Amino acid sequence: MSKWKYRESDDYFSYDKIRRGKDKRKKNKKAIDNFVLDEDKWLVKDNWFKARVVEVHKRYAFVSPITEDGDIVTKDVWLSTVARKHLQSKRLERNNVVVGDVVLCRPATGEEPDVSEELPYCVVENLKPRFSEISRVDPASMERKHILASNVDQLLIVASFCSPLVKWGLIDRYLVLAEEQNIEPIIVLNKQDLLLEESEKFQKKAEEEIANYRSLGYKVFSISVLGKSQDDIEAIGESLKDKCSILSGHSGVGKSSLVNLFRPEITQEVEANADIFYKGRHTTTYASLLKLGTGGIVVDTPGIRSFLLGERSSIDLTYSFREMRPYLGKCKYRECRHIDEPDCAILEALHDGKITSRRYQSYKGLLLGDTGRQGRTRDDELEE
Ligand SMILES: Nc1nc2c(ncn2[C@@H]2O[C@H](COP(=O)(O)OP(=O)(O)O)[C@@H](O)[C@H]2O)c(=O)[nH]1
Ligand SMILES: [Mg+2]
Ligand SMILES: [Zn+2]
Repeated sequence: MSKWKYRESDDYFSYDKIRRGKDKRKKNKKAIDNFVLDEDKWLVKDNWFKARVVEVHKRYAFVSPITEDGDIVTKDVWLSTVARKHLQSKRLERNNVVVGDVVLCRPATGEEPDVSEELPYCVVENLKPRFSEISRVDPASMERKHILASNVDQLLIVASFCSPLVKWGLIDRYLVLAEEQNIEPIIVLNKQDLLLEESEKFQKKAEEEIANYRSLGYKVFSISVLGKSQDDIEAIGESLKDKCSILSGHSGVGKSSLVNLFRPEITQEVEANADIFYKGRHTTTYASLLKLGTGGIVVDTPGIRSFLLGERSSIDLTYSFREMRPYLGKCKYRECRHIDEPDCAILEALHDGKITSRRYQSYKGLLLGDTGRQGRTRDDELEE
């Protein structure tokens, strides 16, 4: 039997039209355009409901209903797939829905394939436009972007002083993202207990970096999740309240351990042995959205070894490096890249010590597109 069954009552699917293929394409295009729709334009029918995407897998996503007062119970999970008519999307993204998305769902009618017997099943009909996106270049396809999460107000950049070693350049890349998306970034440096075993030189360098970020106005917390009872951990809990925050950083730095301190509805799996990181294995596989007992919502993400930002113009990048902002437009050439041009205000500031050479290297790497490419190994696919 052909895919498109002739139905007398349904003129749209009449055999002739389908053979010509014209109207089919038209219909699909319209459907795609209507997928992302403001909430006030949603056509909500009887038992349809608003939900938030809490976890995304290859062929399906988990969603949790949003109550009238805007609350969400992340323990109440539905299995969902995006309505078939929307799946032809040619948008340059990896997934149709991502963690954090607000969607309109209808309970499945039974026509859809039966995927799970344990969970209720629904179909995603509409997606609310996202107000923020945390994305990187998709390691599997450089033209695509991989959106890790959406609709977050805060970015917790988590790193550990050692095992794995802190990568200041990675922190800078996350900061650029936060600046561009207008999301509040918070830098959390974990495993302070291990820092004490490091050389004095190493400790001094870490102190300098932290002082520099603070002087730029960024919030930086230095903690040890294992040590607990610290003011900084309490302060982090405070800043998570009433917000949706995404935790990002390498695997093994202690993201899930940190989340577990704030009584999440579902306890996060913590890697038993930190050394697993070096063997290229990982346990947290998917980003998941969780409500915290202490207040707020977080998206815990799996370890991502490569975090590539796409190409950016020197003007955009200069703006994203806070210490460079005051010099915008002060170079001799308007199109100055601040690399080797004469009379460059940024190079002058660098020379005068107003911009650290470490941060400048991050800028240069991002502009010339070489930062983050090192270390792009097969593990990227393992850790996607
Ligand atoms: N020494 C030390 N180890 C920690 C600390 N916090 C977490 N760990 C360990 O680091 C490993 C990775 O933690 P996990 O929370 O799974 O990291 P994630 O991959 O970022 O979610 C686990 O073995 C934790 O016990 C800390 O403050 N100090
Ligand atoms: Mg984890
Ligand atoms: Zn310049």
